[in-house]
Amino acid sequence: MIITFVCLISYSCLQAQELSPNYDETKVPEYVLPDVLKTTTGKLVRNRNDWEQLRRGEILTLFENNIYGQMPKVYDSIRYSIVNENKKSMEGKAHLKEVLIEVFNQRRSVKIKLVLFVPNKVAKPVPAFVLINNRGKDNMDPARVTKSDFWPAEVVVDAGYAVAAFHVEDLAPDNKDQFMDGVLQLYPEKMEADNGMRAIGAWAWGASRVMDYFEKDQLVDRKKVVLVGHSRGGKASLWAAAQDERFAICVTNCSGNTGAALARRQFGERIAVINAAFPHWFNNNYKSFNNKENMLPVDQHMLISLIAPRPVYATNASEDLWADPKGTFLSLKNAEPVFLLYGLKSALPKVPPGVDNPVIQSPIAYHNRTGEHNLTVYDWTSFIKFADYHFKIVR
Ligand code: GTR
Repeated sequence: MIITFVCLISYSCLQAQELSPNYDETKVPEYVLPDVLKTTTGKLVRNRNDWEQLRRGEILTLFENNIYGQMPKVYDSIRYSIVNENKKSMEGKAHLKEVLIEVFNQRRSVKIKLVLFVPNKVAKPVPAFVLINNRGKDNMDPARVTKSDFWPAEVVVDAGYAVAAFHVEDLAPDNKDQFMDGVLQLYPEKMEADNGMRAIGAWAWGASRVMDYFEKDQLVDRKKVVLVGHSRGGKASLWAAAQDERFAICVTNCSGNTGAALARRQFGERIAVINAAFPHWFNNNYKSFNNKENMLPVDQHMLISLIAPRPVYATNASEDLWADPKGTFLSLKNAEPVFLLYGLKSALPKVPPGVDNPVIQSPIAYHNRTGEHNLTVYDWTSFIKFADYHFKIVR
């Protein structure tokens, strides 16, 4: 009895020790990142052609198999209906469309409810921002009774952009017991596979269906769509943009572990911890990297690289050490060689810029905002500047 008790205590101590996050830079282990420009068979990638022909697909498959799971690319059919429309919403300045996107496969369907505001006094088609909403649905209130800084639609519309949002729950409820009650019903074989997609993959899949819709909406410039995600939604925005080259720009805010931050630093949230707390986010194979970050054939700088040459903006908050702001910056830095293959020189400094010092005029951009884990108007205003710069919008 006593022995069992002692064992229990020491076991939980051990577990707690393993799980307690490191926030001390001096305790970050030495690590070597996988070389983004060397193929698994050891060939060096020297130019854009090598990258596209030899390396990019290989990295995509490594992420699919080991982390996010394979994302299905085909479905039987898709249907778009405007369920509510108001050409004079936001006191006349925007055209509201509530779009129901229904996707059918294997006699099952999912319904994605898209809220879209298009500014009225702007030449069409307009560039657009779309948010993967992982917080409350009230953050994307089409009636604008509730206005939230998490999705400050008026700010984006005032800047001349369309702004859209959809909720992750439409694709995969964010819960280990119910996440399969969505897209995965359309692709049941994915649930059987150790490398099949799970919740984050389903959310990213949803972003691509929204893109399918934008290709049909004459008001939206489908060549200028900026995908935005916060935290778990930011993990999904990166994965969606890596997969789907129709997204012109990717923004990932406070996405941390298995988002924009390097895993090998083991700073803040770790793979074992994320897999224990959210077993439904990533595929089964990912669990074998619990406490074995160095065994991963990829690290997150390679996810950023997959988005090149399209611009990527990763952002953090100073108090959100759990999401490793420095590890995010280093991930961007280590993606630079791939952007350089396209002649795109990043403007990021050698070391992380100070807090509230955004580096925006760059194909790979970064900021660390004062404050806590959140998505705020400060962040959105910076995303708008980033899009303005890349879309060459002069104000
Ligand atoms: C945390 C999780 C993070 C991040 C965050 C969020 O609990 O550990 O990886 O995704 O949730 O989505 O706000």
